[in-house]
Amino acid sequence: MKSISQVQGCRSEKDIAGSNFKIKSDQFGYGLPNMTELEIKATKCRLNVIRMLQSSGHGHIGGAFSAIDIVSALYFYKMRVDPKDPQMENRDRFILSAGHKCMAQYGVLAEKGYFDKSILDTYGKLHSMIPGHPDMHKLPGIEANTGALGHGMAIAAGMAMALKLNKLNSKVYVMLGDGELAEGSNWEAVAAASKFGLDKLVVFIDNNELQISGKVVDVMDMRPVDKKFRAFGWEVLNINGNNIFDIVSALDYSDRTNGKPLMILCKTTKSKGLPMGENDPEFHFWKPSKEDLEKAGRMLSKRIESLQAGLEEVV
Ligand SMILES: Cc1ncc(C[n+]2csc(CCOP(=O)(O)OP(=O)(O)O)c2C)c(N)n1
Ligand SMILES: [Mg+2]
Repeated sequence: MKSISQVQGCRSEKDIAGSNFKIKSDQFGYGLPNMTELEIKATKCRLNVIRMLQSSGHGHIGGAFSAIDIVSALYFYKMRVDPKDPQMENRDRFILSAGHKCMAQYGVLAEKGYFDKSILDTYGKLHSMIPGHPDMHKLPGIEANTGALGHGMAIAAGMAMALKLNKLNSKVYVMLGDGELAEGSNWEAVAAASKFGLDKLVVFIDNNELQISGKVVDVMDMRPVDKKFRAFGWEVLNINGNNIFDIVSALDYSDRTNGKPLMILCKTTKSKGLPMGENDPEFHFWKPSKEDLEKAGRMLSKRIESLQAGLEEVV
C-alpha cells in the first residue's frame, strides 16, 4: 500500500490506500494557504507547551511534540466539538490513551478556548486543572483519565459501541504511543472493535520509534503493526504524522463507512519542533534550563512569524 506521502504529487485531488477516495480539502476551504494556518495553530500549541514547562520546570515534551500536529489538526480541522459546551451529546470524542503526552492536548485545548491560557501557568502544581496526566474530573474536554498505558483503546471502543447503540453518529478518536502497543489489553480491544464493526473508531499510533527507555524495537518489537491490525480486520493508513497535509487527508478519509475500524499509523519524530531534542530518548521527560526554554520559545515564535509572512504573500 502506498503511504499518503508517496502520492503527494497533487494537492487538490488524489487517491489514497488503493481506493478511489478523493481528498475533500478544497471542499472544506482548505487549500494550501489553510494548511499553513493549521501549521500555525500547531506551532502556537507547541508554544503553549513551552509556557507550561516554564511553570513546572519539567514535563514529557518528547511524546507531546511528536503527537501535537495530529491532536491540533483533530481539534482545528475535524472534530465536532464546542469548547463552550464540552458535554454536548453528539460531540466527537478524543481519548489520549498515552496520557503522558497530555501537554499536547492541554496546549490544543487552551488554543481552542476550553480554558483561559493563564491556567497553563499552573501545570504541575498541586490542585491544577492540568495535572501531569489528564483528569476528566478536573478539566472539561477530557473524556477519560489516562496515564496507565493500555486502557484508552478499550475505553474508546466501548464509547464507539455505546454511541452506535444510541444511534449517535459521533466519531471516537484515540491516540496511542507505539511503545504502548506492548500492553496486551490493546489487542483485546482491537479484536472487539473489528468484531462489532466500529467504523466510527479511528486510532492514531504515534509511531516515533522511541519509548521511555530507548528504542521501541529493543524493548518490545511489535512490528509489523500495520499487518497485525489488518489481520484483525481493520483498515490501515500509513502517513507522516508531522505533516499537516497527510493528517488532513487521512482525516478526510476517515469519514468513509465500510464497517471497519480505522488505524492510522503515523510516522513521527519524538520532540518534533525542538531541534535540540528531536529523536533523542533523553527528551522523553525534559528538565530544561531557563536558557534552553527561552531559546525554544524564540524559535517557535520565529516559525509562526515566517509562516504568517508566507500566508500574507499568498493572500
Ligand atoms: C501501564 C504502564 N506501564 C508503564 C508506564 C511508564 N511509561 C510512561 S511513558 C512510557 C513509554 C511509552 O512509550 P510510547 O507509547 O512510545 O510513548 P512516547 O514515549 O513515544 O511518548 C512508559 C513505559 C505507564 N505509564 N503505564
Ligand atoms: Mg513512542
